[in-house]
Amino acid sequence: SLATVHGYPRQGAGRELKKAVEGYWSGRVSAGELRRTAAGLRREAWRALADAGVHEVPTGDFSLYDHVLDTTVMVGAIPERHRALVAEDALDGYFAMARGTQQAPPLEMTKWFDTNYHYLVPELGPGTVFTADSAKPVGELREALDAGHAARPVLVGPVTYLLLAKPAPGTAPDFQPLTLLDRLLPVYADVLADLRAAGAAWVQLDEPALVQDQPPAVLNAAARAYRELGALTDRPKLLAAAYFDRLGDALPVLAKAPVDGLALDFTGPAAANLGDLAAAGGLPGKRLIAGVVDGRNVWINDLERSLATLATLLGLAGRVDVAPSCPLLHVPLDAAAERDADPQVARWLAFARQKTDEIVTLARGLNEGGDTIAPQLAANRCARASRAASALTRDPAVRARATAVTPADTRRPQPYAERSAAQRARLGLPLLPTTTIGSFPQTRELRTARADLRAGRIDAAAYDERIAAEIREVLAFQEKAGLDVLVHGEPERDDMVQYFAERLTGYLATRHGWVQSYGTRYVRPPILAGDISRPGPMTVAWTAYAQEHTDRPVKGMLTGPVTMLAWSFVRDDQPLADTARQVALALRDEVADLEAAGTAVIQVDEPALRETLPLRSADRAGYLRWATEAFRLATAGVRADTQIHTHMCYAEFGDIIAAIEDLDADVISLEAARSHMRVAGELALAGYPQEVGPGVYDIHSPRVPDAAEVAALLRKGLEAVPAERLWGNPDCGLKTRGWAEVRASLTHLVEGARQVRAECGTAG
Ligand code: THG
Ligand code: ZN
Repeated sequence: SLATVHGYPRQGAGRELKKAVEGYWSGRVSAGELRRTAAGLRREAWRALADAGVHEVPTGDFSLYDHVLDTTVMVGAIPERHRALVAEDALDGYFAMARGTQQAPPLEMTKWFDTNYHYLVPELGPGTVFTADSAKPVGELREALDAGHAARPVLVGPVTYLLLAKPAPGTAPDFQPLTLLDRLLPVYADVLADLRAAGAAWVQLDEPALVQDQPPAVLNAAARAYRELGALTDRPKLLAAAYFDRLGDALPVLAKAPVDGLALDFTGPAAANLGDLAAAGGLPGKRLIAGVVDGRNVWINDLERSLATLATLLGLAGRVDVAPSCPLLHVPLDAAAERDADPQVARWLAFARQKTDEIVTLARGLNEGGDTIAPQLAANRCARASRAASALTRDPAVRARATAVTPADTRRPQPYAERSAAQRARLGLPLLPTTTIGSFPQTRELRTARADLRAGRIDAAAYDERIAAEIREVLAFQEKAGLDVLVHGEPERDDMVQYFAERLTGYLATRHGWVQSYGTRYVRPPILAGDISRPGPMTVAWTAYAQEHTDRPVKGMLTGPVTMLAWSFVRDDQPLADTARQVALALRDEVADLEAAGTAVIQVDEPALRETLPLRSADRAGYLRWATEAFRLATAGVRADTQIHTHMCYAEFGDIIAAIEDLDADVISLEAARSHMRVAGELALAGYPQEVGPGVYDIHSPRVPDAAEVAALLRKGLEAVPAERLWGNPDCGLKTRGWAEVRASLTHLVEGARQVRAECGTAG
């Protein structure tokens, strides 16, 4: 058995890749320097893997921006609007597709399955002509071979590539990119031949799209694709890979395909692959790369259990190699870098480096017998036992409270009509009230103040005064602009999830745990390590401070339980629903404290509610049940006259409208400016009975809307939602925008709302 991985973090220990790419964009770094930095990072990653004992390293998993965009380049599917730029300069053309130019907008970006990585969506049409460009996969393979590594190129597979694509602009919206399969396969054949000529013994084609429920037409297409690729004579050995969930009906398709091996996920729900593989007759004479180490979470493996799985698999395939479940792109690089972490907790963590050690240990145990890894097994058993028995993971008070939750705790006692009347009386808002989503621009000065505090250059009192001054400024602007429900602007928070993680017991923030979100942007997801409790109020002081400085209502701002889970690493030792309930109870206490401090409007954001929807439809109803229940548990404890808001980003709400209604928030704000209020219509059609604020200012663009444009969007909203239930607000938070745009846009937003208010017969 060999130890191998499907992919490794790209950024380098100090996020050198981000610095080099952003440096290139700003002209500080030359193309040559960027290429040298990138090559150095690849070399370092392979060396780290080889030094740890990995026998076969992946190539082609590296990317300057995104591996799906790299695949678009490999198959020559450059959109018309970027073609001249790509022809002129391949590197600048590549970044133009990723980021857009003044003339040509970028490719759309969307989530990579249910991870927090975002890829650039290929645009394909009936006229798309594919041509092979194997420069990147061949070049990176040569680098690894020259450095003396046994290497396996990894490519996005043709079926997944087509399934990830959308119809190109100007093509019929129902065009199905999968119909291009016959044109795409010869291009893959060319690339495979080039890789073989360059010395590849094996090539891996990743087909994670096959773990989603796929109709027979897609399964047939996959069978055909691998029959044709398998029948090629001038090719390396082929390995088809699928991860993130069980394969289900697609498993027999891949198992019977004339390829030389499969890489499968055997972690979490994908453990069902084990029985399914046996039922499909196994992979006699073929290679199986067994993903037994969770590649998307940060916990140490159960080595004994993995050895048992591997032993079973040995009877099902010609040869069994050991790997993480998926590319290690979705975990941080090195848990050892977290020097400040509680040493007890640090023993429970495995980032990419530690996972590499785990698979090497497992391969050795398989090859040389369990005795040879006895010390590692003992240490692993001991660390897992300490996790299971720790007071951090088992807080009896938290558990007792979670168990005692009753359905009544998750329902507001009064019907919406009664709450609405009480809130109207208390808040006295005009028709079409205006508000913002919560954050105001995060200025360089704020970031500097935070860095100064961390480095000890200023003390806490000086930092607090800086924040207080910012809050006063944000309030003064909002009053001047004429907004109705104000916010404090969140200057004290950088990443919202991280901010709450730092203030909750059982939640761990990392210092260096960066994971790529998209392009050069990274997040440090905190770790839900133990039972969650709230030692004290988290947001009350700044919210109350803001309320003291204005007569208008100041909205309290919290992140909802589902989003806290979605943007963190979650526990793997209890159901997500249990973790969500603990977070919800901590938030419920925060909501109660905000209310007691006089906060009349409290917003609990759930931007991740839609994006966390499970890949397989059979799992969706269960998810929506606990997700909506957690939100209601967090918010249902308030009085009738306290107004609960929620906010969600992104436009595709169609399939969760019932769940949105089930949140029972008094007001919901949504993205709508870019979809011209389509969501307002959708909500109205679905009979949504509460108040809605479909965004009338697109914050994803630096463009400043004028008052007439805002008014037009509000009038459009009024076609679907009565004036008594319509709000005027931006699409999303303003933290990534500049003050100049924000000042102008919000002023126009209020003007637009006043115009339409006047038309409704009520002066504002
Ligand atoms: N927080 C967390 N996870 C998230 C988001 C978040 N996942 C989904 C979505 N939002 C991802 N969007 C972004 C947007 C901006 C950045 C990262 C992800 C970003 N990152 C800075 C960078 O890489 O330069 C670093 C930010 C920091 O210093 O913390 O700009 O909001 N948890
Ligand atoms: Zn948003």
